[in-house]
Amino acid sequence: MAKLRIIGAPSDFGQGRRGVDMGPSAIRYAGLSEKLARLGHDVEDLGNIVVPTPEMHTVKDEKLKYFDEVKAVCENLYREVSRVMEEDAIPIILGGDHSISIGSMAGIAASRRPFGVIWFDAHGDMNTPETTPSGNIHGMPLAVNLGLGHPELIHLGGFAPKVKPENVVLVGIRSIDEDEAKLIRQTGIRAYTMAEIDRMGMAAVMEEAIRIASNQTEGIHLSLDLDSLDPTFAPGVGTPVNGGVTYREGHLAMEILADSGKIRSVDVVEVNPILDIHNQTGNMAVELVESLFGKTVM
Ligand code: 4U7
Ligand code: MN
Ligand code: MN
Ligand code: MN
Repeated sequence: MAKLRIIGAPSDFGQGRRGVDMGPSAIRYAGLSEKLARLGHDVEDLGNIVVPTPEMHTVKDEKLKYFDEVKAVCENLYREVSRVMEEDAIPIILGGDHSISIGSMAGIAASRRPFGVIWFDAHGDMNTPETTPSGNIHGMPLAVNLGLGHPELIHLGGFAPKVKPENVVLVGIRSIDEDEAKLIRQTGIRAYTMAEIDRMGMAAVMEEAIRIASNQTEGIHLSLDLDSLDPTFAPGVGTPVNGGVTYREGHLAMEILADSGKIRSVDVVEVNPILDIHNQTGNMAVELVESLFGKTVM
């Protein structure tokens, strides 16, 4: 039995599109806490952090859209998540767009205990203000957590970097920008493309990913962007890309992570109910988290 604490971060400042701010509601509506409790866990929903309304704000820097707002949201989330970590509980952070991972990972890293990261995503999220084609901060959080990007984001929580490149793994990538690819190569993080998943199989990819992320660390953070899945199974995302992780591959990955016993924290991000079909993506998110916390056939 694990102590699971749910925190909503209903922010869409990192993305150009309204709707991801409703992600936490959609995921809760799909029955997240009830279903985790049914698996025997001690579950508590801590509610949402306070997030300002985008209509009251304007873009100031085209290369770092809504910088002040993203920073304020992430500072809030950092404090919440570090409190949960101090209680030796597992935070499950519901986005919101992926920029919130800057706050969640600062909170996880606050204890200064080394951890690894498995970043499940169609994208690399390794852009910086210099390389970004969009200016959207949700395309930058992994870079920030590795110490690349705007200094005020990098140093959130008062220290940097949050994680070492040798413990970072990307899984499911199939849409990477040109200069972003250079950064991925320079940092030396392990990036499993969809082509590699096809050839090696998801099981082998996950065994390797877990080995890398847990090498000389005390646990693994899973950052789960729902656009890692094929849009057939997760249509409600702002930046869908064809050729993604299938329904069973997604579950298999979560089941292997569950068996590893190494998961210490989770982000579930980019669910956009406005673009969804009858909450398919919210339901998929909940199903995957159930597998991650031990749901099996019998
Ligand atoms: B997500 C993009 F240009 N790379 O930087 C960018 F293609 O958190 C997309 O993974 C980023 O959903 C997607 O804007 C960020 C774009
Ligand atoms: Mn992402
Ligand atoms: Mn993505
Ligand atoms: Mn997206």
